[in-house]
Amino acid sequence: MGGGKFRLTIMAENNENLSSTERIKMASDSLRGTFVESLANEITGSINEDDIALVRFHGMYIQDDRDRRDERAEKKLERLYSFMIRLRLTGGVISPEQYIALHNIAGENSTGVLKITTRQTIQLHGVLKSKVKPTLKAFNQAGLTTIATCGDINRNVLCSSHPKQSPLHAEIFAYAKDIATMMLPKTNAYYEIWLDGEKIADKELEADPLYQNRYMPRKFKVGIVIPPNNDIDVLANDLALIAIVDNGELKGFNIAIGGGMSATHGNPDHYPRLASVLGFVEGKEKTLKAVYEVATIQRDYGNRSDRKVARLKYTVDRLGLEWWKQELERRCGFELQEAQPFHFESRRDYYGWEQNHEGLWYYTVFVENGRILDDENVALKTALLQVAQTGKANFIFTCNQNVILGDIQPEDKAAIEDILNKYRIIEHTNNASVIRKNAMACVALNTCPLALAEGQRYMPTLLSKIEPLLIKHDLIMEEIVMRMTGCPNGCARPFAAEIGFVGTALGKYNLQLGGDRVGQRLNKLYKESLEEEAILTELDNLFERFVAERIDGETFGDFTFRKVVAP
Ligand code: SRM
Ligand code: SF4
Repeated sequence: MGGGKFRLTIMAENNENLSSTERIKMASDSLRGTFVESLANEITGSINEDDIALVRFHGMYIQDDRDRRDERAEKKLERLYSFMIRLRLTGGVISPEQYIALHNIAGENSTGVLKITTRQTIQLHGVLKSKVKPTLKAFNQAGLTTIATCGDINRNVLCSSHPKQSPLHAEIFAYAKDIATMMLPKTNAYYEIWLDGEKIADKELEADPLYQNRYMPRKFKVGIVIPPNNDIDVLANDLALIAIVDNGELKGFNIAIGGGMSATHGNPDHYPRLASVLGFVEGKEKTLKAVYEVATIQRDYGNRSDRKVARLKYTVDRLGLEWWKQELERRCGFELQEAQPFHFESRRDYYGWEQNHEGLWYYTVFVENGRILDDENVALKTALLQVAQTGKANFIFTCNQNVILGDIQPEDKAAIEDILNKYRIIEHTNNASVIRKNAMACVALNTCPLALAEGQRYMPTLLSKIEPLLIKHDLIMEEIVMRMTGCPNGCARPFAAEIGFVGTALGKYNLQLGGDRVGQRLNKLYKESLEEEAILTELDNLFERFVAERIDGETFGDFTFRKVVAP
């Protein structure tokens, strides 16, 4: 496939039947919308309808407390609206000063919980409309921003944690930063609306050759990984860069396209997909050019009438990998080389203390489902604040929803360790079971409007019932990757787990089995809409079979793929 005729047909088709979001974007005056009016309206805690779509480009979602919907409806009150605000943190890195600012801003303006997301950043929930501008201004003062963390645009760029693990990690972290900067929107709207910046009169100054006036057809996600640890689940991204290393030197990247997790229950036209490798590229200039042009192809060819099939994965399957390769080479002006072999061994975070090649120390803290708070088990929020107050550790958030305290000088390690011991963080991290430390759940209820079932509020309880089964079958040290989401959008990447739970209704989950341990094979639907008792019975039986029938060294995911869900 290829050639201009085909291109023209697709463009024309897309322009005829644009989705309402496309029209909102085009009419938005470079994402300015009617925010001034929306913010001034004190009658509602929400914002104008079109602004609900546009506010995402500024890093926010309007939500309401779903636990309180009935109570508010009975009292004839509108829903309890608030904003979820997501930071832009390339590779997940912030300084101790920024962490302190974040802690304080969360305490003053949100629920107070700092939520580490599955894309290496932080979200705050429950920010009332009147607090949005103060929050963004305070972030700005701390050198933090929320720009373009949501919406039809390039999201937070992921990169193997942590950036100083080796010289190579530092090198790819620099790539991630360059990609993030290259793909920022050019509009000044964020500064004008939220930071009271001056309005730019000269429109040419904000001309945006990449996003133009319609931005991407849908969200666009980029990740960079250094094998053998696929800790960022790189193949779940629209665009994945896999570092190819020879003798400790970065040779270049395999470029893979078309990853994405989302599905719709009962609709085979919406499906999760892992990115497919297109070819190999070397050198920074060529790599950045290739990333940019993958985005322009998706911008030009992605479906703009049906948002359900607008992600790059569908554009890849519609037009074919060979077509994509040719079009990319045409736009880049150079050919991709043959893809290089690579090998993943795990997707885990390395908990506890580690020292890097420069002698600096790192401590990876287990944060259950990424929720930094003080609860009856552990005073994590207080402990992390105290670590930050020493000024002696940077904070690096991981895609497994944990935090690494990093870049600690040898002479400062004891002071950090004292704090971690004082608040029993080391004990908390060491005592968590292997399966719990590998598990992830999405936010889901009570804030996510799309949740059909619980996610992070239920996963810990379910795990407490699964752990005794693992002990019973002598599998408690087994590194099984288990993930849960409250709906099939897949925010905790459950379709790339060895055991995936995908919510179908309150208290009910599809059980997905057969994904591999390293994120290179998706799982399959095993049983639909199971309640807790049935989940536990199924797992009990599966664990028993696993012990009896596994081949030497076989992982649980490989076993269930081979014996339970394989075609
Ligand atoms: Fe997600 C929508 C939370 C990572 C696929 N996601 C949402 C929203 C914003 C619901 C909404 O649209 O109103 C959720 C807000 C919940 C809340 O109350 O905070 C939400 N997604 C999250 C987070 C916070 C989950 C978490 O517990 O960590 C993650 C934030 C990441 C970040 O920092 O940017 C998060 N979301 C993901 C991932 C994982 C990833 O990127 O590696 C995916 C699957 C990969 C992918 O993109 O395919 C993901 N989220 C979605 C989708 C499905 C997109 C699609 O292709 O159809 C939606 C729904 C949508 O966009 O229409 C969605
Ligand atoms: Fe919400 Fe579904 Fe994402 Fe969970 S997977 S946060 S329920 S959209």
